[in-house]
Amino acid sequence: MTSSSESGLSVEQATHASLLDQVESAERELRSAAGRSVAQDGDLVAYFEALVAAEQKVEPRDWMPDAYRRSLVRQIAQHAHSEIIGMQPEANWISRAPSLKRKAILLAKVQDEAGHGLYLYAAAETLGVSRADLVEMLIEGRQKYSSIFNYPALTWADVGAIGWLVDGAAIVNQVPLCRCSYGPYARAMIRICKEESFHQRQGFEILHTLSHGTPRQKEMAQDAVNRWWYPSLAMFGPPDASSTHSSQSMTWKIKRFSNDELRQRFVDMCVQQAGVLDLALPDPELAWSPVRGAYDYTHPDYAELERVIRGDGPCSRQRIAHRRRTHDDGTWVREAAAAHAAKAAASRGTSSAGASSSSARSSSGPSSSSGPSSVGLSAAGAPVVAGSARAAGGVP
Ligand code: FAQ
Repeated sequence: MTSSSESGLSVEQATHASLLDQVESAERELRSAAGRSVAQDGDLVAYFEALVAAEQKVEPRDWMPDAYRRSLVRQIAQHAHSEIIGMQPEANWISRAPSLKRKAILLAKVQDEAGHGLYLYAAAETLGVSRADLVEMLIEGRQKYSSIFNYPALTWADVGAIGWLVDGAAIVNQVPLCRCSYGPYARAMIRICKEESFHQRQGFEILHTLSHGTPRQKEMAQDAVNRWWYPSLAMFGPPDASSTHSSQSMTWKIKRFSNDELRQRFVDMCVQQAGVLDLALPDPELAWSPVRGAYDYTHPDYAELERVIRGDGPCSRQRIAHRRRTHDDGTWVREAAAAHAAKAAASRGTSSAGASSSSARSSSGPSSSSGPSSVGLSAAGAPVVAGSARAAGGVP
């Protein structure tokens, strides 16, 4: 990694630039993968495997193994739910942000998370599931979301720590997903990562301001980092030896790196950034290992991670209860959006686009009863989300 003295940039700027470089290179790869070089000779399995091996993207119209489809739905849905539930800890501070400027920035950030949830639900819909069903599974506790959002945001400094550490961990995990073998997920991830990197900067900037403020402010920043450090390390999932999906996901090029590889990258990045922040990471074992070329560190408590995943985190019940309440409160919005869509379709002389779960069917999508919408790539390379997810007017 570039050191601040070599580059003239702060460590934070240098890291940020390198993550964005990786996103841009994934975006270039996506464009070049658009023209297919792999020939289709009628053997569906062989064609799928050849596409993956050749770093080309599997698209909704392509045949894919059921297990690949199921694994993508599992991961993308969990990811979408995380973005939506992830709005809650920070939204808690919108009304108490310390200035108008901070409030405007936080509002925009929380809205971005809603947008990420929508791109991801739309990407999942291309696999033949409906957003309405996925949301139902979330609020009934049948589908997971990231453990991290079950911890409370107790002070304003927590908003900084969430931005720096939680968005930081999210981006380290998600930049490789820009190169996922499934096209709609990869395209959604490009846009999400660009926004996430900005979120990380705003968190870093809040902490930097506090850590260079009064002694009380610095103490508050340090306390927030102390509380968010290990839960952030746990976001990367169980250790490799007990990760059930990693090996198959890496063979399919859904995941590109193991949980422990990404956790290590995150630790190495944070050690340098903590120096710029003048804050300590709460791990006495943290030490550079010249042999490994990486920092030794203490792993998070994986038994705690398991408990939180099972729904026993400090705020688990509160998060789901809030989500259920806002989903119910949003019924009228979804109904109004569906009625509006039906009216617009009728005035265009076409049949009704229908309610949130019956969006326009993608001609290239898999046949299913749920009507997949599509995430395409606009001329600018940004995902264009069509169909129910955008029209459904979900209120997080
Ligand atoms: N929390 O075999 P593995 C964000 C589950 S977005 C809960 O290792 P895999 C943005 C896992 O699902 C944060 N569950 O699984 C933001 C599996 O359960 P299953 C979310 C976890 O899929 C910032 C089981 O344990 N990011 O932060 C966790 O290979 C600020 C076995 O695990 C993503 O979802 C956990 N931490 O690897 C928003 C990224 N870890 O399905 C607002 C996409 C594991 O068998 C504010 N997802 N599990 O029942 C991924 O990269 C992967 O799915 C992993 C897990 C790495 C999360």
